[in-house]
Amino acid sequence: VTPEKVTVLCGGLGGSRLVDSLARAVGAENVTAIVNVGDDLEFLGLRVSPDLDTVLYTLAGLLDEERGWGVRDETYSVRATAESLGADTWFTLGDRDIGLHLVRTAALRAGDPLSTVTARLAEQLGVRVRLLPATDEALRTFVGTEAGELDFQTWFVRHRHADRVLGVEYRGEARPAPGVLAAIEDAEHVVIAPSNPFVSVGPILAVEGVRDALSARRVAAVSPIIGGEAVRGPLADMLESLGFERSARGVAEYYGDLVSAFVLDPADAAFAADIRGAVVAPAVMVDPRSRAEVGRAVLEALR
Ligand code: FO1
Repeated sequence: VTPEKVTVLCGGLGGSRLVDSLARAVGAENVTAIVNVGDDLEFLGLRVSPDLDTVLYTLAGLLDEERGWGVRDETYSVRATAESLGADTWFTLGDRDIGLHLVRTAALRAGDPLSTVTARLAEQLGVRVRLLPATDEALRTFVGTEAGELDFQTWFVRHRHADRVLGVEYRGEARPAPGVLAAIEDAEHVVIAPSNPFVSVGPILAVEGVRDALSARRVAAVSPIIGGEAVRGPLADMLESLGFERSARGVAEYYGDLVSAFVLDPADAAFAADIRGAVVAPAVMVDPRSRAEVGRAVLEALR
C-alpha cells in the first residue's frame, strides 16, 4: 500500500494540532508542514520562530498546552536576570525555550539557512514530521492599526492585540525554502490548517510561487472559526475589522477559489450550503486523544 502523503500549511497552535492529528492518522513520516515565519523576531539577540517552535514542541510532547506556546514546566531565571539588569522583557522567554533559541541563533549566524537548522532541531527532538519554514528569507508581518503600523509581535504580545486591525502587510521578497513547492506539488493531499488566515496562512501565500503551486492542486482548508469564534486568538475580531463576516463563511470567502474543500465544525453546519466544497466534520482538537479522529475526518473529506 502506498502511504498517503499530506502537506499542511500552518501557523502556531491551531496548525500544530492539525499537523499532530494528521501525523496520528497517516504516520508522521508522511506529513510535511510548511510553517509561517511572518511572526519571527529578534529578542535580546536571539532569533525566535514562534510558529515553528509551537509545532516542534507540540509534536515533541513538550508544549505548554494551557498557554499554547513555549515549553511546559518552564523556569524564568534568565528573564529575571535580564530584567534586573534593566532589559525590557515584554516578550517572555523561558529558560528551556532559550536553550533552543541559542542553538538556532548560533547556527544562523554561522550561515546555515533556517530550513537546515529547523530540520536539525526536529531530528534532535525526535520529531518525524518534516517541518519546512515557508522561506529562509526575511518575511515579516505588519499590522496597520489606529495606533499606527506595528510589527506582529509588538501588536500581538506587547499591545495584547488590543488595537483594531485595519490592514495586514507582509514585507520582504521571500523565495520558498528548499522543498516547499515540491511538497505542494507532490503531496497527495494539501491542507490549510485552522490557523489565522491573515497572519498565519497569509504570509505563506505571499511567498513567491506558493499561490501558483496551490492553484494547480485541490486544496482543503479546515475552519479556524467554530460557532462564530476562534478557538483562540484575535481572528474573529480581525475578520470583522478587515471587512469579512465573523464566521466560517467569512474565512471561506477570504480563501475564495484557492480552496475547493472546506471543513466546517457541526456547530457551523448552517453555512455549508453557501461554501464551495463544504464538508461537516468535528474540527475541535484541543484534547490530544480526539486528534487522530479529526485527522481521519479531514482525509476522508479529501478523498
Ligand atoms: N505570547 C504571548 O502572549 N506572550 C509572550 O510573552 C509570548 C512569548 C513567546 C515566546 C516564544 C514563543 O515561541 C511564543 C511566544 N508567544 C507569546 C506566543 C506567540 O507570540 C504567538 O502565539 C504566535 O506568534 C502566534 O502564532
